[in-house]
Amino acid sequence: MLLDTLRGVALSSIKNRAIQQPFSHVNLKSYLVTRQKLIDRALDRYLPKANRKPATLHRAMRYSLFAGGKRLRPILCLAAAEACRGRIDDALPLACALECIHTYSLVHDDLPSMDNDDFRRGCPTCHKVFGEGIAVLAGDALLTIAFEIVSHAKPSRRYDMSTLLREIAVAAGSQKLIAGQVADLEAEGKNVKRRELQFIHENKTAAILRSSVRLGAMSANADARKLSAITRFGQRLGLAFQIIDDILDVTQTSEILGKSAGKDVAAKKATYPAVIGLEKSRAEAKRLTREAHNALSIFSNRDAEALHALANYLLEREY
Ligand code: GRG
Repeated sequence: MLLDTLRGVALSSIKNRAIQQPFSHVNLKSYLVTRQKLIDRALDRYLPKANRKPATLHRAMRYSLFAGGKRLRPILCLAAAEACRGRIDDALPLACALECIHTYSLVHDDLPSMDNDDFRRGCPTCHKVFGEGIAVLAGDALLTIAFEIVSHAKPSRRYDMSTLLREIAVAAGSQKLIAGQVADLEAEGKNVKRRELQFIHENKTAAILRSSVRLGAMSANADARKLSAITRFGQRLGLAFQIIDDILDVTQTSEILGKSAGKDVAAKKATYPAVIGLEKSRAEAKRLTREAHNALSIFSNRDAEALHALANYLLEREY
């Protein structure tokens, strides 16, 4: 698949230069691939088979889910669980639920009534292949199945099932992910101030990334101090991630991105490069990534080495 090739291209450019962690170039690449496979196998088990009635719907859900996403949210969830000395298996259902929510948001975001995109994860978008009606329903079903998957998680001593459900529901809900999407739609073509831009990015993107690491920490029964450090890490990393995404939209090709490049400018979207310029955007992403690293200071380098390496990778990524 195209994105697998692209993943190779992007990973080959990883420069682990920013931080004190011992993850080598090769190690990070194999870590990501191993984790992607683990997550894909679990997702495959959780999703209804493609021939299960209504087969069109299940094919559409699987089409978008397995189209080649980077699996960053579930990988971050598992890495946060490791940092808090938890078990990967305990975090895995939460990691899979996060990927389902993320994929639903992409399917709906690509619809003609939203961003109207033809291309996602290196493939034609869900509505291009299955039609708009089925794409809406596939997104709905991916969102819904996320909660079914959470129900397979084993609550820890400090975090019961209702806490886990609330965490993911709030992050995906009308005051976070959807609030960000609404503000993003309403900002199109307007002269947006930096404060409003930060609101959009913190909600549209950072909220789910922040919850990804929080849920990993919760699965590991993290104490309040660790959860708070992980939360700060996730918030800084999430905002840096979207700033990089904004930068890539204006600096990369569609082929590398696996989605249409240059759409933000064409749609007059509120982005960091548009509001503060490209160089200041790069500096801001670096500053936030530094803060993300600093937030992990209470963890040993060994426990948090994957989180440190992932923060560097996200800053340096090319798609
Ligand atoms: C429809 C409620 C609703 C929300 C949509 C996800 C989203 C909000 C909009 C998509 C466009 C966009 C810029 C989203 C910000 C988050 C983002 C950068 C998504 C892409 O994430 P990656 O790079 O994608 O992790 P893959 O495909 O690798 O999973």
